[in-house]
Amino acid sequence: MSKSQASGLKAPNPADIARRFSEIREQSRKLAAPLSPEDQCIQSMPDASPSKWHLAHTTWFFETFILTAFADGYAVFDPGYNYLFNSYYEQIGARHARPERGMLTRPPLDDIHAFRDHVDTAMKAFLETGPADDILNLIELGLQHEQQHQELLLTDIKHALSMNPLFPAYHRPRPMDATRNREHGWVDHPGGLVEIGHDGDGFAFDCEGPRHKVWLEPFRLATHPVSNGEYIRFIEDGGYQTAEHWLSDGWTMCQEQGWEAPFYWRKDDDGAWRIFTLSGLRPVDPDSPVCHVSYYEADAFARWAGARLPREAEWEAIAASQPISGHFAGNDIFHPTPATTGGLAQMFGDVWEWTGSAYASYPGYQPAEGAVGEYNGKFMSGQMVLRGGSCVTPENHIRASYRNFFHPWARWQFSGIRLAKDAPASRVGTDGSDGNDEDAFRADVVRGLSAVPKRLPPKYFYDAEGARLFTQICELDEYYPTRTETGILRNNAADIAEHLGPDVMLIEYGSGALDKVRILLDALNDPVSLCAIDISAEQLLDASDEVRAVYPDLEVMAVEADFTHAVPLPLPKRKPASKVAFFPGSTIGNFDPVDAEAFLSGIRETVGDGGMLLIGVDLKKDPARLVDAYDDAKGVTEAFNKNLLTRINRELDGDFNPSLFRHIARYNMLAGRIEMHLESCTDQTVHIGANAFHFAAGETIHTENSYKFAPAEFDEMAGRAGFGKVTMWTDADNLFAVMLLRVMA
Ligand code: AVI
Repeated sequence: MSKSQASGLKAPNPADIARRFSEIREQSRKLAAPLSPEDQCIQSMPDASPSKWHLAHTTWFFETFILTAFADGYAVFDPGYNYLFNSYYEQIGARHARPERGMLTRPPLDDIHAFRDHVDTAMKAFLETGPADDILNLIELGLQHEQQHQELLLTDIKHALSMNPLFPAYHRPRPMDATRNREHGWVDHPGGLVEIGHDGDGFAFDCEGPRHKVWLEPFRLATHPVSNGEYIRFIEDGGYQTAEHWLSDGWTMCQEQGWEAPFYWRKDDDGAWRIFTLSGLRPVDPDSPVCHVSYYEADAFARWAGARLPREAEWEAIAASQPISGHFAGNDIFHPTPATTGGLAQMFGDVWEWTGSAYASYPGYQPAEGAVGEYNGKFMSGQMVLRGGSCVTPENHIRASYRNFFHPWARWQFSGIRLAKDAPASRVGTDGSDGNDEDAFRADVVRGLSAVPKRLPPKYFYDAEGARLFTQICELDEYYPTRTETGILRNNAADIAEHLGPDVMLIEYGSGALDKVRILLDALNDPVSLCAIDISAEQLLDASDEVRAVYPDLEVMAVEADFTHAVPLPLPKRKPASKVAFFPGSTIGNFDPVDAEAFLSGIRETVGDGGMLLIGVDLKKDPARLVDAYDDAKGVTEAFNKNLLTRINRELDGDFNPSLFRHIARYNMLAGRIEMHLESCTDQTVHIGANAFHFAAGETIHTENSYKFAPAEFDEMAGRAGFGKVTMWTDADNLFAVMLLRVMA
């Protein structure tokens, strides 16, 4: 494995380090145990080191960077070892040539074991002296380094044994799980601004940080790695003979090296594919992930399949929500195994997944000072990133932010393929057709629960029970927006009417009970008409009738429609002086920014030249106050959120148990929005009709965003949609704003 060096993170716990030191050193010994001294000396190619060298080099790391540097009175085991077992640290001095590590028949294996014992004894004594945090961090780095070499030991000995025409086995593996899933699909990601990189909790190599923002376009990621069966179709379709699938360098390499199948594959006289594994030559299992392909082959396969490789930020954005479980070295199989489940699977373990991203520094990356700074940064050239770990990676060594890297031609690693595709935008809040249509509801729910992270469009909150609960929310002490906006409209009605002028046509989007617009109607000078648009026909017709009764001279036009899509509006009988769109409630905050801007542009088209928009906007404020507004003490918002699950059960034949989900409201400072989620309290599978959705404990369904704005931010967005601000009214505490905007000439 390529190796990367630790960032200075939270100090590890000394007792934990001492325990891990014993375990990891013992594990290296166990991994080498099935090998003879001859096996352990051989170097089968320049890239692969002898097992004996791995055992010595990892020991040299502790001797050099810990004991020699910090342990008083430490006696170096053999001064010559610094030359033999330094890998690539220029600052530590000259070293033996890498391609000649296999020439080291001396020191014999017994001496290397004595070296390990000497260093282990000294390290244990040193750990008892209570080393400082930065030294403990270095020891942790040494342990992580040794785990990387455990993987390399297996990877390299596989290559060495494969050179033997009798195909000797390294071990007898434990049996595999007999269950198999053969259904491969896609998970959708909506794209947008994500954060990737290590979040500072626990150990990470320095190249995994700093954590930073990345913009993603909507994409799809395959639920499973590419299987051998799928790869055989590529081979049989002439994949290795068709230049157009290949990158130029890859095609040259493929020709020069005569590639016809993944590394370690051979087609026997009976026409069957066999693969050399650490348990000898075995039939290629069509259901197992394809392994030992170079980046060039992975990329060619993806092109042939009409897809591409995922970028590393895409991979991480999805992996970050997944539990770190899978087939790792601890399974003692040391070979990728078939998937046992549907849905997103095998993100971790089995095979390292090539990404389409070059291994480069993240913004703000700084290598550590001193020789350990050479661990990582100096390899950021000409290599590609792989993610997720493999069947020879130690289980507790991997995380979502982990970046492995190899040259694009490397094939001896346990490297495989997961496909990705660009996807049309699939929006969180406003996609799909209108919420009355059962097929559209089912399609939106299935798509949302198949996505990673899982999500549901918030427009489905508002069935009869949801609308009732929302009315209750508006009356809660904690939920200030409704009462504050109403107060602003009441206190400023005359001024607003003056700005709007006489003879206006009002168009209210999401009109609901039509309460707020009546404050305007009372103050306006001879309004021409009110066009009320709402998705819920029943409430719309009742409320329109009430308004007609109170304002007999006003033409009231009710339009039942999902206003998030373009809606053709009826013409009023009397020609208005201007059209004014009214969009109260800060519902604009429930749109994603791109959709919000598109929606405002649509309003601009509707109201036309000289038209205006009067809009309620919830302002940025103390996050604690915001969270309270969406997580009230009486649990009404929780009931509102969970009602979505009850609605799915009733209308789509679902079996959600709402009590196994927890309501979460949190403020996402970076995005400037309140997010509502439903978090699964346990591992569970939920059925909706014929579809099954697995939830890991702690996994969430993202149900709503409610963006909050600084006035200038809103002005900017409205400006991009073609509106200029006329004026704005707020409350005494600056909680909420009613803004008046006019179409810019
Ligand atoms: C409708 N919309 C403006 C409400 C909001 O504040 O985002 C919906 C809501 N969700 C939870 N509480 C209220």
